[in-house]
Amino acid sequence: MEISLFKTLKTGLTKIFANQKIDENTIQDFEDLLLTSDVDLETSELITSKLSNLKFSDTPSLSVIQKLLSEIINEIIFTNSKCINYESNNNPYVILMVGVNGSGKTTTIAKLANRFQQNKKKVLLVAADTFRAAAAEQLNQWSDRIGTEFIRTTDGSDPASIVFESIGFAKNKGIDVIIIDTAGRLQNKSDLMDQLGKINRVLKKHDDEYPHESIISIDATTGQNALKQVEEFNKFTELTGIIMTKFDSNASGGTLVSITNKTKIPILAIGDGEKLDDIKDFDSEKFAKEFVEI
Ligand SMILES: Nc1nc2c(ncn2[C@@H]2O[C@H](COP(=O)(O)OP(=O)(O)OP(=O)(O)O)[C@@H](O)[C@H]2O)c(=O)[nH]1
Ligand SMILES: [Mg+2]
Repeated sequence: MEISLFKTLKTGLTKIFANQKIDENTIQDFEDLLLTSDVDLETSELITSKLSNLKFSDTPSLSVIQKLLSEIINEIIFTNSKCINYESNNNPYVILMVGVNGSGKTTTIAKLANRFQQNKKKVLLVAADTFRAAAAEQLNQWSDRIGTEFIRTTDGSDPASIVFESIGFAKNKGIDVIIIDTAGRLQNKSDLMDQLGKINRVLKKHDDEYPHESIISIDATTGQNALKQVEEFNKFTELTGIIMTKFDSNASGGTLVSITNKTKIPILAIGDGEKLDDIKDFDSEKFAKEFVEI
């Protein structure tokens, strides 16, 4: 990750703790700073109360404060820590990708598919977006580039039916990993969310264990609405993980801290660019340091 990440928070920290004092005022200023960095109120209060409970020397240096803060943040975001299992031998290992429009689903799928292929896994990409022909085309192009199998819906048909068929297709072709791309949908559009529930149920008809992963992609530059997205999608397909995208575009970082604290759903990876290898396994300790250290 770039060193310029989370600049607002770091600049603020330097100002607030410059006089090497931790009192009611600095704690209040710090809480305000967390809020402007997209950390929700409850999580901000949790972080500041943990900070106030620590014992300090009279004049703790900024670096000491930062170190303690990074430990506090790590404690919160470490929850259920896990990464994508690129070695999985489930044959097929079924991954469902969901999320709001433009959050980075298709690009992330391409990145994941690429990693699996590098691990000698045979991948099938399934375009279950029946609303936009261009969406299936985008996935098809990635598939050609990476060299995966690809199937799509005929326009206008039920996306759940191609998802159902994909399992038989994968078994016939000896596919190791199926990644299903779904249409972007706003979490408050109930008909579209119901459709997602149907895709999930259709998979379970094949095997209770499917999908092995239900991953939501979240644009890291989204503020507090990101939490709502995770909570709502989780009602229709039980999310096993979150991938945060666009960490290269001015993300404040606080969204990630809030989501992990409130939902306890693990962050699996971070997308930091539009190229195939712009995906990193999530490392909570590294993130926590980068969040507060200069
Ligand atoms: N800078 C940057 N851009 C990204 C990243 N991930 C995705 N994008 C860009 O964000 C835009 C939307 O990405 P898509 O992958 O098409 O998003 P989507 O969720 O599939 O979109 P819909 O299918 O329309 O819902 C594209 O221009 C991507 O190149 C990232 O990590 N960093
Ligand atoms: Mg897409």
